[in-house]
Amino acid sequence: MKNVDSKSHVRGESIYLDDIPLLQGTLFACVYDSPVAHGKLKSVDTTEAENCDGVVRIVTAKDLVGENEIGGILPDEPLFADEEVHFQGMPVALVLAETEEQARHAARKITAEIEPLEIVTDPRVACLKNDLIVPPKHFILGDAANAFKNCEYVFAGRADVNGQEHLYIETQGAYSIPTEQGGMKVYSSTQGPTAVQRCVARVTALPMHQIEVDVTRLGGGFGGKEDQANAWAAMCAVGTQLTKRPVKYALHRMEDMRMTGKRHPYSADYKIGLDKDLKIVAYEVVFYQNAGASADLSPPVLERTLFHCTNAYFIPNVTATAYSCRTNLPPNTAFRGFGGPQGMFVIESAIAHAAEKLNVSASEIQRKNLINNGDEFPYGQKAISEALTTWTQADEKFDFAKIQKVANEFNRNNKFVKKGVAVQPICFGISFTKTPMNQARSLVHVYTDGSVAVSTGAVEMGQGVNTKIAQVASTIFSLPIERVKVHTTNTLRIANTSPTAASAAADLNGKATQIACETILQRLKEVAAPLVEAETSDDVSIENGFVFRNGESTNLDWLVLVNEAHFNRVSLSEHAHYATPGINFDWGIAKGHPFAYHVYGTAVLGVTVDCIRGIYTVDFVKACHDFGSSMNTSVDYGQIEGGIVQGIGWLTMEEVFYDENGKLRSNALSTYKIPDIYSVPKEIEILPLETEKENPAIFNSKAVGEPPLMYGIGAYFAIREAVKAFNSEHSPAFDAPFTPEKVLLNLYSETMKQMKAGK
Ligand code: MTE
Ligand code: LUZ
Ligand code: MOS
Repeated sequence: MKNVDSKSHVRGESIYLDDIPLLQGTLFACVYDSPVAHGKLKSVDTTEAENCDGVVRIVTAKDLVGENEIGGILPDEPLFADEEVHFQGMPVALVLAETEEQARHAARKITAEIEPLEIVTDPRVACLKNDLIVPPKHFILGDAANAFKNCEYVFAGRADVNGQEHLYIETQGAYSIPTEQGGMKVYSSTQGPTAVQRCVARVTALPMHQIEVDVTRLGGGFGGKEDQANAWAAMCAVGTQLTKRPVKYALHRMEDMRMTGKRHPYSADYKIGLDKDLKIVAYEVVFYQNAGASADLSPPVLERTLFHCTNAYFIPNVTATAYSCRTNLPPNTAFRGFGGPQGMFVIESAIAHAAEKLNVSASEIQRKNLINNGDEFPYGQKAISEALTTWTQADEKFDFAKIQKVANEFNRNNKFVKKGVAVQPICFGISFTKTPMNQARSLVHVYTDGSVAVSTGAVEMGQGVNTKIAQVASTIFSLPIERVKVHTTNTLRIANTSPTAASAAADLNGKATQIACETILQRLKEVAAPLVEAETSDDVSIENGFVFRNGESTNLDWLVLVNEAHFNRVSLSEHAHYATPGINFDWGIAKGHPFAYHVYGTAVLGVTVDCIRGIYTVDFVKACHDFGSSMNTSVDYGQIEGGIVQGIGWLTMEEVFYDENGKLRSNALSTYKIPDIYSVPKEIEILPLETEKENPAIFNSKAVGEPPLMYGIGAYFAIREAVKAFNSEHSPAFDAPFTPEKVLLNLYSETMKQMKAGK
């Protein structure tokens, strides 16, 4: 089944924010943002800008009718800087002008007097100053401190993993239009229409029912628009409120890169203890999360780092601590995996460290410690595990030993080109870790021509959720998918939505759609029963547009039945609600059952490093992946391929770089390298895990959005193996991404030392 959007995407007919036809009188906005990372805002001079051609109004903090606050979790984030600036790129003022060029031109004429304050960019420094976003969080299982005493081997070290720019193809943006009685309609490129609605209500002091938010689709979000779409929508709305005119703002790429937060960088200290059979007995880890200047989503991201700090392994004694550290950088935010991948990178580093010291392969330690059914995660949930199954099936199909042997042979025969191999198991919990967020609604209408319209809280951002929701309705009604249309995500049709995030959109909104369709279907069966002389509605079914009685076809078709129902005043609409059953979490004891289920998988990755130039290729990624039972293999394979490439990009080439003044140096695509067609793996092979087990996912089709990104972690460790094959005495630091520059420095670490020593 093709993605329902594929034709309009290919023809360029799909509608994104920037494709919405403009209303006459539309103003264009542009932000003046802080040129320094930390300081007291003494004054803002807008005089010259006000006199520029086409400028209608300049908005600063003092003009807001409502609150100057957009923090969703903690109230620590002003929309416009008021007394202080906390990061370079922090919005200070907003220009509204007749054209986009005029707005941008005028914004450059604004100046601000800022008295500099100390700039902190390192989370460890922030932690020492006790500048934390929230108090530290802990997960404790067993008694790690004691368990270390009985370990045969104990290794401790440090791991650092950098951030990642979302680089959605469509930049952030919004378009607000005044409606009657002081209300407004806001189009937003957001994963969270309700979050936008709430934020707009707050800054305009309007009730939420006066604000309609509408989202057709996004040109990518990847978490970057879970929370950080709010500010631009709020600015447009404020502009509309003050001028009574439509206001549009679609960010320039460099504005977007400079002003928005990214994946959280982490620094971590780990200690790992093993017994003589290489069983991991104890693990202690401290995470320093670089949160940026305000909370944004950092607290739940920090929590998910803890949730995934043991990845797919069972470790009986774990003490994990996490600090969310405030720095003078743009507030970091959700990014595919939501802190989980960072936690997983650290345990993989600890395992690689142990393997290196014990002179065994990391895969031997990984394999021996995979989590089994009934084993407890550090947060109390018991695993229903596919870790070993995916490992075994991947190994049987791809033959890890043979892959390693081929690489070893190659390395013996080649001096300046080396191969590296890594195995990468993953385990990712599906559900928002905040239990109340795991709910969704769906509104289904059957029209009298037999066609079906569905609205849910899910936002289409390229991941194919609309296709899956259309499939749900088409399956339940047994209609061709063309008879179903999934409409825009709109806060008037669907209220109080959770963002499309946590990979759970198809599960939550799909299940709500299932319930709505089943309810309508049952009504239709009741209408049909007497018409086809069936005793009860249980004897009736609808298949391929016809009514069946006890499995035998009748002459009654879908169209006639629908009209018959309407004629008899039976409702053809339903608004259904779904809440994931059986989940809970108590931070009081840091235990519970937060996830509906876990997604597992095992990948084997191979790389080739050019040891003269430090560049590398990822030769293959072969994975056995736990789909449950996929409801759309082409969409799901697309998610896996995209996720793997995005994960490899994060750990190998994408380098978010702020200088000591908190200035983003990697502020454009010329200085920030993302994977292109030449850097994707030469081969990606997916082996679906064969299981028939029931699971709580929609149609047993497990969530697929985020987990595959984490296969990419293996690319880091495969490159590390190749580097060690060349420079065998050297132990590269665990410091991702492994950019070609860093690879080169590690290949020639001895030469570098000698050069530094002046030899
Ligand atoms: N795929 C595409 N093409 N574009 C995106 O922005 N976001 C990812 C993932 N896959 C994304 C994507 C992220 S971060 C999440 S949480 C999920 O999609 C969200 O969608 P789902 O819940 O429908 O899987
Ligand atoms: N967003 C969120 C998420 O608010 N809570 C989560 O648990 C989560 N997990 C993954 C991605 N986004
Ligand atoms: Mo995805 S990080 O949950 O938007």
